[in-house]
Amino acid sequence: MSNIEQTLSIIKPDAVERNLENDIKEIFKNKGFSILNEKKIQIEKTEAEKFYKVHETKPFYNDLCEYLSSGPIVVMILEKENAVLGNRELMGATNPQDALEGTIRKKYGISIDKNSVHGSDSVENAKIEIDFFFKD
Ligand code: IDP
Ligand code: MG
Repeated sequence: MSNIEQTLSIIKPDAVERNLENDIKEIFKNKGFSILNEKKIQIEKTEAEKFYKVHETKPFYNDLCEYLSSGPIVVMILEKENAVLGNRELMGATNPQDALEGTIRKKYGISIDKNSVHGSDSVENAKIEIDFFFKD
């Protein structure tokens, strides 16, 4: 049975800054993801705080929100069969040092905070995150 899903992907400031936007989009397309919508934006720190609210008690929360709002990002709606898990697998582990060969974070990630991409972690959160950036 087919299970087409949508998920939210973000190309984070470290990757946009290194002009990796097109390379990363090509990786998604080559893996069969369709990019349904995309925009390059820079968000305010207060928006980053809302986006990452789930992490508000973590010691890295402030730095994380500073970082996500520090430069342009590319937010994209990706669609594919089982897109949420497929994107998480393609991204690789949060810490690029732990990411498997062939993943985006292994290839481009610099450190646990500058790990080049974000991806929704569940179908439910994907809907919330897509609405966050694309509902107007
Ligand atoms: P994820 O991006 O793989 O879903 P999360 O645990 O949701 O990882 O964390 C969100 C983001 O917060 C990560 O992508 C990473 O940039 C940052 N982060 C997570 N854990 C740490 C940490 O221990 N130190 C610094 N930054 C972290
Ligand atoms: Mg996460």
